[in-house]
Amino acid sequence: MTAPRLTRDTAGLGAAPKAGIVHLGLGAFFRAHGAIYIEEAMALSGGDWGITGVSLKSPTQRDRLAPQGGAYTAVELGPEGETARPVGIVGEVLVAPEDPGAVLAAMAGAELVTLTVTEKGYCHVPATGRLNREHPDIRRDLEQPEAPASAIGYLVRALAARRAEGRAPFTVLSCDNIPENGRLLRGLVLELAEMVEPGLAEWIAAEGAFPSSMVDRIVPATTEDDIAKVEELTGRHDAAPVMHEPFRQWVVEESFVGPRPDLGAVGVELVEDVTPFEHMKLRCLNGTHSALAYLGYLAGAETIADTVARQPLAAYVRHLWAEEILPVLTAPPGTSLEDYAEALFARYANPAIRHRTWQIAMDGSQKLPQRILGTVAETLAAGREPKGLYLAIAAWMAYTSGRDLSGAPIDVRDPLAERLAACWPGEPAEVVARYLALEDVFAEGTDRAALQAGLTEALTMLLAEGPEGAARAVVARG
Ligand code: CS2
Repeated sequence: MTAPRLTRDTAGLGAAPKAGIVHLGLGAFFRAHGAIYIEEAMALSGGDWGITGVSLKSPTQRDRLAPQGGAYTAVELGPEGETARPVGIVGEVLVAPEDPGAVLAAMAGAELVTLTVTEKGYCHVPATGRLNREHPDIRRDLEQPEAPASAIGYLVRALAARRAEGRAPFTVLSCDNIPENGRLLRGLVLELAEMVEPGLAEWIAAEGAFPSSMVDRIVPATTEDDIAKVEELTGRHDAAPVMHEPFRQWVVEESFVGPRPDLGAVGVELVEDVTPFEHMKLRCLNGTHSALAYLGYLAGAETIADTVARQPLAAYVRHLWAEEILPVLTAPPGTSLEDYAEALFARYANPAIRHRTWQIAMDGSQKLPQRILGTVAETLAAGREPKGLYLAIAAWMAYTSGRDLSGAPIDVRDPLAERLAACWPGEPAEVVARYLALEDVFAEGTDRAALQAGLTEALTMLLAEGPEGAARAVVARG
């Protein structure tokens, strides 16, 4: 017998709540993180905080969620078992390229627009934080402002509509893994607004709010196996479940224009300054996630849990925290960095979370600056050499060659994939010099000679000794 489909009815969810939020980039992460906090906040304190989801590119999420009325199952994967719950906070899901007008109308009517569009969705130059005016989506935003392509283009157009109606702007809340994500987004929106409409940028700058936020929950991409498992667990067929770890954290800058969901009531930390939390999370978690993804993939490990199950790589990640990352980090108020790192190790080792190294390895050119290169620059400035992080960067270089160490092809996903592969072949010193010339990734200011020497040594060692051998050598040298 085939299981009945999950719908609002079969899940006992009732009608979708009235939408006060539009979310751009409705992927698994937001559905397993922000959406759940918001649903809990609404259940406790009320308000019209239903979510209209928007996919900026592909119809996949809509095609899966629409027949379910937006409902989906969230499965918490603890080391000792799993629990499933239906989530009903999402109602409609729109696909931007199909109907830009509907997306703009929904945004113009919202109190809050939240975003998870990933690093590359900001259409900026990661090394400078400025808008990439050559980006095809930004060009399209300028040529056809009524049918934008990028998240920035949608925000500018919808904010312009609010201004034309004489209303206050909606709050724009970034939930992406970028330091000072709100400030960055505000700057990009102002840059584009300046180009499209006189006076708009000044209005947004004076009236708008772009709180920064730090988001954290490990949510691997949903697989067909997960879908089968959820059916077994719940007795219903859900085409769009999300699988997540028990841990979650959301730290949000308290700066909103209008009302907001009662996030504080459900454990969201509302603070004046998110920066120390963002730095801690991006450098301790995402930085080592990327390091383990490249080394793990090259070592033949499919997931992060498989990677840290290998002793040399487990010792390596502990070395990164203790010797390189924590020494140049300031602990956020009330936090012990040592405890934070220890808890991270346990989260990585959770065997129920099948987070593929290949998934995390994606878009490294957009991720490395904020995850790893900041720590490298500060370690060098303190007169020390970050040899462990050099190895992580060398592993990224080897990975983005498009071949693993035995010559098998790698499916490299990165907006700069072609330019990265073109840095190869060559002697390690030549390859490193070509990578360092990529100004979108390696900002000016860091000691180039030190980077060139350190990365050449790390890449040479990686190619000669393999990922586990090289990791062992880094740890042994202290
Ligand atoms: C990961 C993140 O895919 C990646 O690059 O590092 O998605 C990570 O799992 C989350 O930021 C955890 O909060």
